[in-house]
Amino acid sequence: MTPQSNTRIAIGCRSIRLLLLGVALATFVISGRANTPSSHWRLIWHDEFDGDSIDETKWTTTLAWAGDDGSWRHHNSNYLSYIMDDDVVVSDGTLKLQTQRRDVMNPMGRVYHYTEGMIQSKDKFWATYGYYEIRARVPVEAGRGMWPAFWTLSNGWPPENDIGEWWTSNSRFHQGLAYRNDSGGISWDDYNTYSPLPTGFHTYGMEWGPGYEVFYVDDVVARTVTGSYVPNVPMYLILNSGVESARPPDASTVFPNSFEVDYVRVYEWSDDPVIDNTQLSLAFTTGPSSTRATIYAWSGSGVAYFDDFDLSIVKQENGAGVSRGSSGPTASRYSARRANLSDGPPSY
Ligand SMILES: [Ca+2]
Repeated sequence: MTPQSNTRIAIGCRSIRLLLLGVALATFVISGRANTPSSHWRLIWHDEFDGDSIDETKWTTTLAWAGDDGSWRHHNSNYLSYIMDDDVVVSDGTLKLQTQRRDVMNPMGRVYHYTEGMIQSKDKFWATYGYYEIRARVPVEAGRGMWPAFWTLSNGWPPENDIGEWWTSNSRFHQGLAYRNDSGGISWDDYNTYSPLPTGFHTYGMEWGPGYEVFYVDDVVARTVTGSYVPNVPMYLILNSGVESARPPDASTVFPNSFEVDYVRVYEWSDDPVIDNTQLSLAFTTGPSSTRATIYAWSGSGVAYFDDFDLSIVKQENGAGVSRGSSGPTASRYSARRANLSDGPPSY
């Protein structure tokens, strides 16, 4: 979110009025949370990882199935890593799903030489459809062997949605879904890229509705899937770090390292624009002299310009989330939707 001026306040009728009284002319700018999709997407579940430990009302730190060794801590032979609770670290506003090079033993006596962190929401949060997003950093700098992922599963497999999956050994990035095809086998509708993986934090999202999914990287559409095989069942969320067996770490791989996640957010589509004043902020570039303004409905990110106050709304675009109160201003220009995010299922 970029402040439009050095005057910036949380929205609220009283504070708006006070501010309006003191400012000079009629153009000001409202910015919603930059990371909120359009006003029709309602935030229904999220974790900002603001505490100092994982929230166990939302997450479990083992697999949701027994795994190939029965320990609930080892996915399958594609992984070298064993899931450990102490590789799930929450600090300084982010989740760190660590991987480490260390020997651990499962209850049956099998030794693993690497460990990973995992969280999953089975029996704690399920959803069908919606918009799912993380902001995350992949441990590219660690070198070979890392395999972090953000994905969803239902009971059994498939279906599987991969909102982001990275392999550091061959710089592979994957988004897409797995489904059961008409002959009873597994098919994928997905894509992979093999180019240098991104450093630093980026957002990875999936918009999921009846018969379609749209995958995003940094708010840009990377892949649109349509078909009767798009999942229509409740699914839970999984995030994990991990060490792959096919292209394992080498002596130069840096341990410990972390798949770092700033937040996980899930939105559901609402036919009514969301009214959530707590997400608002208001910034003035220049302001009116004395007109009262009450803005009570807004969600989404973008800009609203008010340059007259005749209590009519001149223009709204894309089902805008700005309305006026009984003493409200005119939105004479409004542009709010986040680029590229669709305005909902009907357009597919
Ligand atoms: Ca955070």
